[in-house]
Amino acid sequence: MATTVAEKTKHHSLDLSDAQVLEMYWYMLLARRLDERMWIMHRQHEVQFHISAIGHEATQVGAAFALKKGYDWVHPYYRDLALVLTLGMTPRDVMLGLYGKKDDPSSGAHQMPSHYANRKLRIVTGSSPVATQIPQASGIGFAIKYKGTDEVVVTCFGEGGTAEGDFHEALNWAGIFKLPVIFLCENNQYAISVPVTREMPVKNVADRASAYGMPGVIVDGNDALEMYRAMRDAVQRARRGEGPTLLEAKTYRPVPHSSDDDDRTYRSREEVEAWKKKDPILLMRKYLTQIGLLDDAQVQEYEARAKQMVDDANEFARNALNPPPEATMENVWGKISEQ
Ligand SMILES: Cc1ncc(C[n+]2csc(CCOP(=O)(O)OP(=O)(O)O)c2C)c(N)n1
Ligand SMILES: [Mg+2]
Repeated sequence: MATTVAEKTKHHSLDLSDAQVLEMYWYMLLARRLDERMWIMHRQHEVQFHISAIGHEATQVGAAFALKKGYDWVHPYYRDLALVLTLGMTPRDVMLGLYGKKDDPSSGAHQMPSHYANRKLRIVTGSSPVATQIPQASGIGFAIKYKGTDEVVVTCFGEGGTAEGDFHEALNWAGIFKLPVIFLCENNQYAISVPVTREMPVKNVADRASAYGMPGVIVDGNDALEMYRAMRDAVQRARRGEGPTLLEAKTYRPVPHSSDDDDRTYRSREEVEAWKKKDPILLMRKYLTQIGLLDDAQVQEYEARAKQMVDDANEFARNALNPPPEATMENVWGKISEQ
């Protein structure tokens, strides 16, 4: 049957090999299992805070696969666990940040957890006020254009972030100068307790792109292959010097906003359960099993491997050294004599 054949070859039609699509599944699964462990560690009072990527895995892994690791620049936000793992951060790196240990590669335990950064991987450090990373990404885009290379920069943010002035200034600037920036909005329908209908007066974030002279593309953010397709097209456009793109991945966060939120106060359980049926990992597993790339035994092998890596990272970080008290001021203040 024609439909079945087309389904079977979807990743091939995107020039992704069998090994690559399995790797996508792997990173989505690894992110999910690591994330679940971080929730558990919080509930066991081992760590102070967690903010989760659950539900966003397809958006982030699909996007990461369209980038050149360590060459393109990434300005993430706190929900980008699956993105940074796919780009090369390890579960140990992430757990060191969660526990606030001395060797946390993101900030040496100066920042809250989930503020991912890695100099070698060109993952740029960010701060906590929503949307501040977006104009910084436009700045990197301007630097790339100035240097004349074909690097691109991607920055991620929630739909709530698009209500901030920073978002509009950043897109305006990138649109005027045709900067090689991909603005990736992970629209999970809520900004903490505020639903999307109270965040903006238009239906889609992508609708806003035309005001800044760039394409706005809506993508099913729970479908890693569709996400890869959209991101690949936006990256190619940026590398060709044709300018920025605003991508809007429609997705959902089936868990509370953070470890310190109770989502039962602002949304129904029916709504959450309906979205769970579109869980990105279930959808990817279904695709892979239907086309014969994955069977039950392999699913179990992937699970065992993920558990082993998460256990290792958890123990490693728990036993790692805390920063000494005098490290509090490191990388915060320069010496007066140096200024
Ligand atoms: C300028 C600013 N205002 C408020 C906050 C508190 N805050 C942190 S995350 C968040 C919600 C952001 O929602 P969205 O951009 O949709 O991202 P999501 O968390 O849903 O992925 C808010 C209001 C903040 N960090 N910075
Ligand atoms: Mg949101």
